[in-house]
Amino acid sequence: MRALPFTAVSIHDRFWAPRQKTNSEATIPHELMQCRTTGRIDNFAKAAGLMPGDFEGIFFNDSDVHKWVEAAAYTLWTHPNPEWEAELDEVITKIAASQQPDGYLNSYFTLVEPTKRWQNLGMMHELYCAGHLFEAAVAHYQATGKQTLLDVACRFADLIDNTFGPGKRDGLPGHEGIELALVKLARATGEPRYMALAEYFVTRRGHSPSIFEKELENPDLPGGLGAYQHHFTRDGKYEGFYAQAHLPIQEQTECVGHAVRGMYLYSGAADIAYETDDSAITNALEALWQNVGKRLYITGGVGPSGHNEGFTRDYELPNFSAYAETCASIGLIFWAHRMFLLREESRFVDVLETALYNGALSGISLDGTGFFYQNPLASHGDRHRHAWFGCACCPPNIARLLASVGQYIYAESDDGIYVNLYVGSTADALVAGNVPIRLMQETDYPWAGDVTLTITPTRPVHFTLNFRIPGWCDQFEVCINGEVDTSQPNTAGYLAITREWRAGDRVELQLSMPVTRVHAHPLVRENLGRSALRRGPLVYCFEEADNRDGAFQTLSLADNNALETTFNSDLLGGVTVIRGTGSVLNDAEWEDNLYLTAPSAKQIDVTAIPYYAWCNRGTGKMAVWVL
Ligand code: FUB
Ligand code: ZN
Repeated sequence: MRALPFTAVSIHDRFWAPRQKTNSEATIPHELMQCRTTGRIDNFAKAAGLMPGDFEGIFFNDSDVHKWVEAAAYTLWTHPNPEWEAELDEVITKIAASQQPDGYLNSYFTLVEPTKRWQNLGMMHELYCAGHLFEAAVAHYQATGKQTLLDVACRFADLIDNTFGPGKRDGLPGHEGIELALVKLARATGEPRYMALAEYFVTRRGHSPSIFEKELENPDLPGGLGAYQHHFTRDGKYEGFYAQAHLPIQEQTECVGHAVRGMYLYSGAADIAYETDDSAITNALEALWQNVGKRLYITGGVGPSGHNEGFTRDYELPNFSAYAETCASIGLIFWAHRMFLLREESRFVDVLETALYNGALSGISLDGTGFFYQNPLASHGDRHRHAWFGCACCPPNIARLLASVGQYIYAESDDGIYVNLYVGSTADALVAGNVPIRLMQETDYPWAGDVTLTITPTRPVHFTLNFRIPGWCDQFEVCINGEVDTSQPNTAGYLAITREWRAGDRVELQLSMPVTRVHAHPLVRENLGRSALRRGPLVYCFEEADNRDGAFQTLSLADNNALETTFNSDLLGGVTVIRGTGSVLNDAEWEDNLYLTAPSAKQIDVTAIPYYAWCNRGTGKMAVWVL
């Protein structure tokens, strides 16, 4: 199973295409400006000796620029623009100039602690930044055909490969990410050493004695010991949970520690399982997947706690304080995608889709220049979107996700094509070995569940078209060239239609998309007695802006409520809203009272909007789960 790459897919719907346009016209320029004004680009120029000055910002700020380069590269493919190509080339020139003669590239260490490379792998992110550089380089090469950054990446990867591994130095990234990046680099270059190094980083983790434990003994650690001890010790003793280094990957069954780290590790591990057929890793990933199912917000957010930016325990999913970092949902998308490629089952894409349309997409404002780092599921009205952050991992992460979203829509295997996401798009693939085929998907998803796929092979060809029947969908109908087809989904969750396909064949799929009320597991304490609204892939929320009449947090929907949906093209860039009646307690009655024996409620009209669109009309209260 292979994903159809972003270069094979072009999106032309009214949901993602406008977002990709905003990404190219607003987000990418905005983020470059932020990288410039915060000294992130200058850090490379300084490390290259092109300008004087000290390093500015946080030690892993290089990674923000690398992620921006990756996003800009995808965007050059979807929205070619010579001016932007020149801007991108200029940034790449500075990154490349900062590379040291031996291949090393990290502006913080080059400028601040040049004699202390690789000494604080646990906390100082050298390998993490390298990973983001590799991902950027591969994207740039694929989008433009230019090798400028790829050559830089390979020189650095060679240095890392010569430094770490069996018979060399013991080493691991404290923040994972380089594993999946090395896999991309290996596939792009055909260099098996990079794949072997990725496998080493995945499989060396969690073995004792730990490199992290040894590093903690260094009194002269670059970056200092404080944060390291905070995250890697308990009661003065080393423990590896924070960075998923507590057990070898094959023995891990529980999602622990820092959520983004976890998501990136599991993604890299899934890549390695795919490449090596290692069933022990695959089984562990299945166990971890089962476990994340108990630690997953309805929005596809993961990592409820700000304390470790990560996981706590099963069913602990607070709403107001949900951390649910944008990067963690993006990481979950990466992991889910790789699990699908490994297992060929739609249940992984269900989670991918949920995270994409909800927990990740909420991370960016509709105008493309305001960001959430945390994605709570309820708000007292004290949340704001930010133009940027000191620790700015999320903004360029969402930019690269949006720019490359085409890669999640289709996949191909030896016997056919998989349609995983319903997105108006055109895709080119080869089937049955070498027959070129064009797929044209038309749909108004996620607002409607009608999908038409027109298939145009260059000659009649026998293969299977697999349509994902989403987990949220209880009823569907399918017609092939106007004739009803009664096929049912297979155990992998796909409607598999095998036949000789001819140019102009059309499959019409109607996924019924009613509003449903979802209840949480009773052990999710905060949601007891509450429900959330979902329609298709979208989770809905109630915002104060639409529901002002009463004590907002007491909003309730009657069970037998008839909920109506209307598409409002003037609201929030065009959204389907859900309207119904409900009730709230009277605000006025509570003003001077802490307790009342018979509070009165009043009937009100209630309106819900898609969760991703919240906090685009100023600040206000918000709730996903209501009574
Ligand atoms: O440490 C690098 C990134 O910054 C992490 O992935 C985020 O959680 C934030 O801490
Ligand atoms: Zn982030």
